[in-house]
Amino acid sequence: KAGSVKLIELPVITDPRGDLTFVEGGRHLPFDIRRVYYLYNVPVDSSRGGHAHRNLEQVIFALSGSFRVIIDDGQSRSEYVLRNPRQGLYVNRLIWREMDMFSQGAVCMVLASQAYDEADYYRNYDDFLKAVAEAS
Ligand code: T46
Repeated sequence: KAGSVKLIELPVITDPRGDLTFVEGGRHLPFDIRRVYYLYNVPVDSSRGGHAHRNLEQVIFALSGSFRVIIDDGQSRSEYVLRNPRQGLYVNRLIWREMDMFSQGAVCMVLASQAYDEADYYRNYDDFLKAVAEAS
């Protein structure tokens, strides 16, 4: 439902050559993947996010290194430290998110349900809170 998050665990195939993890939209994720983007070369003191989405659903992974994701559903805040490349944080619509505490060399990959659309963003926190109140 809108305003919810959950951790999603992907399969891993381990053999002496290393680990292989895979993801199929619609099977491992609750949506079909329409876009993939990734954050890298992130300064360790950087803070990203600071917005919510009207309709977009995403799953956030730390492919390498670690970072913190602060989740705010308009009523309460929670924190996740992502560091396992098998484990993604599913973030539904109407969630304010901030990301910080990036480790040196961290790589964040995001699987998204829609193409990029600036009109889908709430970049103003009060607008986000109004949307949460209207949705409930
Ligand atoms: C989110 C976190 C985890 C594009 O042109 N295409 C894209 O697919 C994306 C994601 C961004 N952009 C442009 C829009 C801005 O001019 O790249 C610039 C930086 O985007 P933004 O400030 O939104 O980046 P983050 O890291 O704060 O947020 C992004 C996603 O926008 C957001 O949905 O959840 O990563």
